[in-house]
Amino acid sequence: MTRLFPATPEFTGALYKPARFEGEIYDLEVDGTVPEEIYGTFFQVAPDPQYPPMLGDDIFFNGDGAITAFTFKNGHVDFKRRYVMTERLKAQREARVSLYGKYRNPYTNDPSVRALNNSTANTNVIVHGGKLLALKEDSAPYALDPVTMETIGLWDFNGQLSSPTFTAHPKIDPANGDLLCFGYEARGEATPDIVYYEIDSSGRKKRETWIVAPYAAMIHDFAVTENYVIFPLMPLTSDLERMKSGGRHFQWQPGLDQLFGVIRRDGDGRDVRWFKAPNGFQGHTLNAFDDRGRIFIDMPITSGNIFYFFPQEDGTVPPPETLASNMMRLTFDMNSAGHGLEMTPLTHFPCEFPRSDDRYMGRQYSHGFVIAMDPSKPFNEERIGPRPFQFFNQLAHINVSNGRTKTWFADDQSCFQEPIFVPKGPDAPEGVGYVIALCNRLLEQTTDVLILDAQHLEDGPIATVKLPIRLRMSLHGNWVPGAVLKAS
Ligand code: V55
Ligand code: FE
Repeated sequence: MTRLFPATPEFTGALYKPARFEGEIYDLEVDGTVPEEIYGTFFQVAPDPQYPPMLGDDIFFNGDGAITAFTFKNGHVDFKRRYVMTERLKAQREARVSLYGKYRNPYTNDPSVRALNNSTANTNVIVHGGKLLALKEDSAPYALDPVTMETIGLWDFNGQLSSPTFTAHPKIDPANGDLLCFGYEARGEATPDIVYYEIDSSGRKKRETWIVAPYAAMIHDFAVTENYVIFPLMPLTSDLERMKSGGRHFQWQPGLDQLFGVIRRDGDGRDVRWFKAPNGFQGHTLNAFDDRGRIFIDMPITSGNIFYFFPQEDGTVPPPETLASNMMRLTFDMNSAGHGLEMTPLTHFPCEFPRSDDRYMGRQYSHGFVIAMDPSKPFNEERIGPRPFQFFNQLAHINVSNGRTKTWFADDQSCFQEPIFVPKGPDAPEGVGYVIALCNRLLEQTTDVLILDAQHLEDGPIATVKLPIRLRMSLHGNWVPGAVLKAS
């Protein structure tokens, strides 16, 4: 008999109660008109635990990956949702119970699954080389068929992957479609080694560069420009002895700086330089570029630890209301010998899940899209309860060239998930197209897909695609043009 999920904030409420279903809905209801030029599939993935946690509680990041696909064609939208059939999920379905302990601590797993891959495949999904890849940064990707969403299995790029790990935030080089990617803890659990790869669209590894960080710590997202690769080393360190004694994989270190390891793309790694900024939390990369020896990276930075589930050694985390958070522009001067960097705010509001027009990845650009939080806007706490973790009540467009921002607030009972940008056509100017984002209706307990004109977010959606069900909070996703799926 399957037990109940715990009555904790991680497993309850309209955003975090596990959804756990797989299925299809043909032709979703639409309020408004879905532009016919939107042709392709929006894939995104959520951690969504199949079973209540073996140890009684668990963190959001440890749920089994469930992929949702919204396929757009001729103004119609079809829905499909499938779990990634990981080794881990298959073992648990077989046993009809959770066999897994703490997040990324295999020493806490049931002995029957110690030899299996630990990936939940729950953080990001991309299409590369005709395969749908479900990513978790502690493992090689899982490959799925992009049309049927059947899991094929772990994918090590035909034996070319030298590390047991692979980032959940690879980039696609807009010049040639190469996959720009890395692994950290790349020689095993809690090792300080980092490997950078470039893999072309036929699956051939073109580049592999190894460096060693000053210590083992989380590198969640990264940045690649025309000439450089930048690894943000977060003050969230790993320790093998702590893991062996049943502790957490990551621990926040309030005494450590933020570090940024910078290498040349065409170098051998021996040129690595570590730049420093005061202790803080490095969020996801919006975009980055270099210009005459200066590197610019735009990313949200928070003044302290926002991962309350990875506390510091004494078990504490700073109260969230004491933390400041903005989208920042970081400038690194490769022409100087220094290790400092400049940080300038691009927004006066907290935001996350930043996305840009992927055709400008690593290039000079202007347009960023994020979900943002304005605490002054109303929220129906009376009927919904306190705002959950990762609550964002606005969509925002940030023009990083002129500093102008535009926002759209839905109402006092809705919150947004990561937006994606879909160009109006292959030759549309940068940022001209659509923003597509999930919106959770916390009172109705449903989820909508909103489509907005990217240049006029403040006008609200031009179409609302209605799901008759609720999707759990998810993480990342990507747009795959119909022509790419047809060819695969
Ligand atoms: C993140 C999420 C993860 C993870 C490590 O958002 C970092 C950051 C969903 O899993 O394993
Ligand atoms: Fe992420």
